[in-house]
Amino acid sequence: MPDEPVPDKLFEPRGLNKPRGANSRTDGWVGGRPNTWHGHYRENPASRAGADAHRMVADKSYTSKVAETLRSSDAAILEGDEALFAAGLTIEPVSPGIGAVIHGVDVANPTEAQVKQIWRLLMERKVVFFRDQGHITREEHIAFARRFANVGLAFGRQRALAGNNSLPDHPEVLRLYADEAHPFAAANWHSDVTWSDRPPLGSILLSRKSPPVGGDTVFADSYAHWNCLDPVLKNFLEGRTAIHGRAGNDEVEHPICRTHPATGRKALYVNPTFTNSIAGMAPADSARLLAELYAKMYSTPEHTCRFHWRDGSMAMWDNRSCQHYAVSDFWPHERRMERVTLVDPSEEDEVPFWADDSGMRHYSVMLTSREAIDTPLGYS
Ligand SMILES: O=C(O)CCC(=O)C(=O)O
Ligand SMILES: [Fe+2]
Repeated sequence: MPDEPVPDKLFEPRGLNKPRGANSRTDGWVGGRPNTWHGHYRENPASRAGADAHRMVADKSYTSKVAETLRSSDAAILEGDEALFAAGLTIEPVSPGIGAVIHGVDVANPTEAQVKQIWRLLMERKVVFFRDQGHITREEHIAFARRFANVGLAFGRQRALAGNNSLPDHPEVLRLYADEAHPFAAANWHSDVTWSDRPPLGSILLSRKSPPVGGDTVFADSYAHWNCLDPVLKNFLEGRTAIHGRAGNDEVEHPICRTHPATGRKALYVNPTFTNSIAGMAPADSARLLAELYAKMYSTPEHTCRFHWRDGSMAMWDNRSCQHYAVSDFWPHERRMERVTLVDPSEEDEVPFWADDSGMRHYSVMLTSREAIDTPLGYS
């Protein structure tokens, strides 16, 4: 079908939230006054059909291009590609934007090609999952993690800290056990250990025992969180920092817009568990802005995936590109998880940073710390 001639104005750059009259917007904006950061900017692709409504209606060739792009990215996550097949892997997406179950690997004995493809999928999908790995020993769990990165203790590089629930004979394995007598779930949005200036790169969590119902883990896409902010707000936040802390003991200043060291993509790096304030703002303004960010971040199910655990299921996540929340709806059932923590082997990439337009990195700064965090890996 030949393309219809399209009036020039449809090719104006979109996305700057230009008002088209006081209350009418057609660019994906939901709520709020124009040219402020109040409201919710629904950038593609998460909102898909809702995105760019004006052009969707007015420009059929644009619509078919959007549809084609989305279909081809769906096909890639629904069907995989040659490199995955060659490694003997297939994938099962969990949602269009984030997460994928990887089939065809025994994590006790993965091939080099599989390790390479798993890492590639982790970078693309932010979190990946495996089923039926309950046969692995703790040594094999640790060895699998070592194929990708250094292995830390529960909090990454630090030595075992108070409250660290590692196994006595395997300090690298963090126990997250809950049952009727010991209710527990990390039921709050976070990425791990952001009270440190060396937050761990990611984790590999194995279910040794899952509840018959409940106890899912939800993951949210931090790139999408950043991308969906209003450009006015992005402009305000980029280059700014937030103070994260833990029980008054450790305080660190992290970029709010964090650049991923491997993908170069920008992620929104604040969370309601460890972020205390935005640097340089009056406390009330900082609290209001953080509340607004959290409202935007956690009110968009399109940016999440939800994983239902079975015995032997495994999740591997990237703390630089997603957050997680363990749903605490399974008590009094037993849920027994074991986690091995990944630490970036590159000291340069380990500390979070924001890269400005010239590529210069602006790193996080530790303000106060109770513990020595330069503990070398390879402790006894
Ligand atoms: O129990 C879970 O599903 C996740 C727990 C958690 O937050 C973690 O292991 O970092
Ligand atoms: Fe966590």
